[in-house]
Amino acid sequence: MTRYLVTSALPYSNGRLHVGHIAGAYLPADSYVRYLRARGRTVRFICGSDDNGVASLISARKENRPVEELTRDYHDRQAADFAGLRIRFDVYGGTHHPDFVETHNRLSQAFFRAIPDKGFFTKKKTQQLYDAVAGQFLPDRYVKGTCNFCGYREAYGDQCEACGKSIDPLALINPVSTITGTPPEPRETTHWYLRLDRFEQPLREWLEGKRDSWRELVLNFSLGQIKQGLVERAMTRDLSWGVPVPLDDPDAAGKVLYVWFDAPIGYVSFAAKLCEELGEGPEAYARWWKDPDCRIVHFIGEDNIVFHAIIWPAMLLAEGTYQLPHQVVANAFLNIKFPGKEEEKVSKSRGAAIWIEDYLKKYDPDPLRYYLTTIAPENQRTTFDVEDFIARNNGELGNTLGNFINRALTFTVKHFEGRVPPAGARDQRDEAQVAARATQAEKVAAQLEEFRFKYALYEVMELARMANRYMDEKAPWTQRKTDLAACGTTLNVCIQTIRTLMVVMEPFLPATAEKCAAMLGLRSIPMWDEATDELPAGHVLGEPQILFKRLETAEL
Ligand code: B3M
Ligand code: ZN
Repeated sequence: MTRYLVTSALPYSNGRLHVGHIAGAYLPADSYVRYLRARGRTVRFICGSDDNGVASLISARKENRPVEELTRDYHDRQAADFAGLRIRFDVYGGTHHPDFVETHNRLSQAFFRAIPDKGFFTKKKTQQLYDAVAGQFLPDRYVKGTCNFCGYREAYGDQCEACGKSIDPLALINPVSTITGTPPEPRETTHWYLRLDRFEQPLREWLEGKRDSWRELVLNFSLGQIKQGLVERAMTRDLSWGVPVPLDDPDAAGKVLYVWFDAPIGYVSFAAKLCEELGEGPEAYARWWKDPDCRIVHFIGEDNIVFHAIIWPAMLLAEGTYQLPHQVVANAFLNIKFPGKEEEKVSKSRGAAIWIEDYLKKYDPDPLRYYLTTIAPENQRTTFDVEDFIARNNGELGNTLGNFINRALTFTVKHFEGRVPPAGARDQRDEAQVAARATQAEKVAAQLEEFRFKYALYEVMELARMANRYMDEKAPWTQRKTDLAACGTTLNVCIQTIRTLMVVMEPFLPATAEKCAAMLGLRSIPMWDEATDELPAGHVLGEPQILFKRLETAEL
């Protein structure tokens, strides 16, 4: 039977998480994993912090504290955000976290060492910009200057935002280090470059094979890159923070692996650490990473596509013993719209963001999970509109889903002693509603199998809308006075529908599904294949409770 190793992009542990991060790489992955588990499939869900690299070093310098402390702190805060949102990884590692760094370095170094013998690295001496004040070489994004193509003055050392051309940082006019604001100087340095050009053909064939199953966002971008031609890229850096380059070569001294080389290996090393903790031994990770019975599924934000669909697969091919990912699910970015303001891009500096820490101080996880799924940026940018969030919370969650469940259960508690009434004689309308449970559960599953979370959730809500219509048409409050048995039948059908709703909502709204289980007098949420089983007549229900709080714009 197929097993699944699902990963979410490793967040950099140098800042807080906002709603855009969650919509991109974490929430859909969690929904997918919950669905797989409900189907009884074997899954490991892997994530952790991306601690290495220059971004952490620079943040540490800004915050004036040691980088170990900074990354540890944000690691813990991000892990708490995920827990608060009920995003439930099997392991949450960290590439420089004290509990993981040893395994991570060992596996990253072994990975790197396997490549030179196969001829997939070139060792090259080049000139790079050096910030003498900071005492370090400058990664491309940390140099600014005037674009040598169009004259734009604020161009970064990797790409010009004005004309879109790729920039050679040494060609920038009047370059300035963004770390110290001083002009850097070119210095000679040696690095190891991965021969991506050697993998153009296998990568193209592999990606072509994904035509029917991968999102266009991912395929078009990746195949486009290959068409332009892949060039070799340096996999080492002159930095004091990261995984030391494991070569017996004096030129390697004092260098570390490029953060994008070691970060995806975090998916492997955290999985390995989990296997060890489960007592499966240090080699058990291979059962997940090198066995074709296991499907590797990566969830990422769109800015990470090149790394997961080109560079990481090329690394895997170069190393030679790993399998390639089965699926790479990418989401676009979110814009944000606050009441009375224009829609804008998420921006820390302008304060245009909703931080998870802030949200969780006052609100429940499920309304946010719900909203982020309904606006999921599955193919293009979408907008987090605060007023729309409130409207959907109050309308779709409160009036449609919550109200149906609450109406049916309170009525049963009040008039049928809190027990499931007998099914009695179901008429056509009753049977239609009973059958809708199976149809909707199948539709939800079909969408989830194809990674279409937005549509899957739509089908969950369709079942809730059908249930409301059913209940309104049957009007059990009138039936009670005219035909008590028919009233019982109606409530029985409503309760069976709630039972199904609980199962199919769980991947999206796990906290609400748990409340439903308690309200239905169940100790746990049934498996997906039992979603349409029926609660027997006489089954004792739990206490009804309000599922969703109404929200007001002013308060948000
Ligand atoms: N640390 C996240 C980002 O680009 C980056 C992902 C690594 S996944 C191996 O925001
Ligand atoms: Zn330019």
